[in-house]
Amino acid sequence: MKISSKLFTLALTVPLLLGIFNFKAQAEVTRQWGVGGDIPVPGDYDNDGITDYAVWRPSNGTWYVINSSTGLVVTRQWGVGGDIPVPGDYDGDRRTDFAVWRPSNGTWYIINSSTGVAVTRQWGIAGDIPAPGRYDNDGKTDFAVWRPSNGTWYVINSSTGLAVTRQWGVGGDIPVPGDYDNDGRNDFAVWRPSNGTWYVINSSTGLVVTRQWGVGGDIPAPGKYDNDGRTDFAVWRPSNGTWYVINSSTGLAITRQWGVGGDIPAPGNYDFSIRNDFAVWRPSNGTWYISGN
Ligand SMILES: [Ca+2]
Ligand SMILES: [Ca+2]
Ligand SMILES: [Ca+2]
Ligand SMILES: [Ca+2]
Repeated sequence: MKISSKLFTLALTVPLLLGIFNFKAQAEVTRQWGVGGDIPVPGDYDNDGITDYAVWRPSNGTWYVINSSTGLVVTRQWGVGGDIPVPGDYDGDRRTDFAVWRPSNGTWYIINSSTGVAVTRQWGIAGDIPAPGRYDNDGKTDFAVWRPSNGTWYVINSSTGLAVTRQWGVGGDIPVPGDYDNDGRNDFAVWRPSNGTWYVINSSTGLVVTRQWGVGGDIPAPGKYDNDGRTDFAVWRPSNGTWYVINSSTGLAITRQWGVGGDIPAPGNYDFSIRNDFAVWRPSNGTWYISGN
């Protein structure tokens, strides 16, 4: 009786383990979408909570999106070569809007997904780095730039239309806005390649948080890799294709090898979990590589 019981357990366990391995294998997805020279612009263009594969092509100013809810392709000409794509939800309908920022005239060009109407707004000057996000928690993306020459953030709060400026960071820094304290508002944040340090002003308290994480040459890839709603410090290292993340819920470091030098990190929620997946887009073959998290 004892032996047959063990065999029975084994008979159950083996398929279960195989099932788990199979599930893990399925959690890694590749998809060819885009060509060399494209810029990856992942977002939720159809509001199903899942990130869509999307690229913007500078040579013809066209957006190419696969809606995750239907699998259907959407293309839209919007923008010209030299523009910087700045996808976001500027009208608050939870769908990502086609949007570009033009350095030559510092102007934002947006198609509101709710109405199809184009909106233009001058904000910023050549040399600025666009840093759109939700700085005032009304569900709409705000126009925002960070100016390397004086380390200053310039934001228009969508709820009031008022401009907010804040000096934070120095030339050479990379802006990494995110919601590091989970109050629904973007925090002013920069990552400094020279010392691998994150400098964040928590919007809920106004307090400064600094954290050394990453080294020069890394590409910052902040995101929500665990379930606590707070943006995590994260970098992707081109030299070894490895992700280094500090989960904000535990303070523990997570590393995951995923991607190769030359890839562009494109974290997002490509499956049904609410955690960011590890994802890169490879210019050499126009392929997305997703590792579920
Ligand atoms: Ca989607
Ligand atoms: Ca929208
Ligand atoms: Ca915040
Ligand atoms: Ca987190």
